[in-house]
Amino acid sequence: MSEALDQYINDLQTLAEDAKKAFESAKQKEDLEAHRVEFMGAKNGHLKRLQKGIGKVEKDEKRAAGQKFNEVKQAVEQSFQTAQDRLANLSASEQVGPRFDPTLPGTKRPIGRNHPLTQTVEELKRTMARLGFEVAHGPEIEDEWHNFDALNIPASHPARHPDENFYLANLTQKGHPLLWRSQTSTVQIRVMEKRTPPVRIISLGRVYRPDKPDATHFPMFHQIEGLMVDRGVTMAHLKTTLRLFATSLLGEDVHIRFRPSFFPFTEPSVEVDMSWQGGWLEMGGAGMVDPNVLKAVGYDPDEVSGFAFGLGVERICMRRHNVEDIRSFFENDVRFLHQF
Ligand code: FA5
Repeated sequence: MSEALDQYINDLQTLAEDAKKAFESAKQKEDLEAHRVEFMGAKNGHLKRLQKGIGKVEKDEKRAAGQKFNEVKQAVEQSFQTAQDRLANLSASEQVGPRFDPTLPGTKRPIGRNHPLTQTVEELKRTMARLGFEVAHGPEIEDEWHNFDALNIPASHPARHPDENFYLANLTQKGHPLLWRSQTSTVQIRVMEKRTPPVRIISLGRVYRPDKPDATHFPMFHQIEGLMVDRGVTMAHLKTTLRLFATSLLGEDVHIRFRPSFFPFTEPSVEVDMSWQGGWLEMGGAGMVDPNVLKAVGYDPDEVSGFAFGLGVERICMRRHNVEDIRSFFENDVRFLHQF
């Protein structure tokens, strides 16, 4: 026997013993798997390395070397199998591995939270629920009847111009154009069409206008609409409701002020400003529901009256959290969102 073959057989025997020891020492499946890769791995395992070693043995001794290699390979596989059976038969209490230790501190997982606007919307709903206003919903894609006509906005009104709205180019309903609603006042109409007075609702949702984005404007924003219709509703009810709304949201040191204004669907109409810890900010519009609107939904303006308001949710949220730029809400920068 040549020296090369002698050496080769020695190496094979050492490998078989090392593998057996390693497999026997494995206390859990993960250890055994690591040893399997070390010894039997198809690419870089020790067996593979020695198999390539046959090439170095003299030609007439290759057969003997191959035979020995196969014996050792089988032995290694056998000791692996034995170890695997041993681990599979261990009872749960004998298994070694990560166990539950109730004395260790738990793994902290970061908890997500609602977007600041969603938080504000939820709070607005709670606040108005305390005043007896129920939440109503309306679609974001609207027809011109609900977005304009029923709200006393005539066809010639500049607010209906295509440049002021997102009309849907290829979508119509029974031949009539559709658009992304430009205000939540649409929901006033949808609710009054279905119900008889008394009505006391709020509606919150997205509205769309082709406004150029700046610190206080965005082409998509949220409004909260309020509507109350009953016998004998007056401006005093409107002002009291908005005052209660503002103070329960921002605290007792908030002030509201009405400025005369015009909306086709309210008469008289006002702009609502709120002041809190400093200057005034325009929050939205309000007023007494115009008799023409009451007639459009089949109510009798001699019998009932009502007030309505529509406020920008982003503006309220900005005021509360001292956010200076409305665009921060929509950039989805987690460094900003984490603060709420
Ligand atoms: C209206 O939309 C009326 N529908 C409000 C109303 C309802 C009046 C009921 C009377 C009765 P106005 O266009 O002013 O009104 O919008 C209301 C508020 O939405 C604004 O005061 C402002 O807070 C907010 N707003 C308007 N445009 C934007 C914009 N591009 N980005 C963010 N907020 C806006």
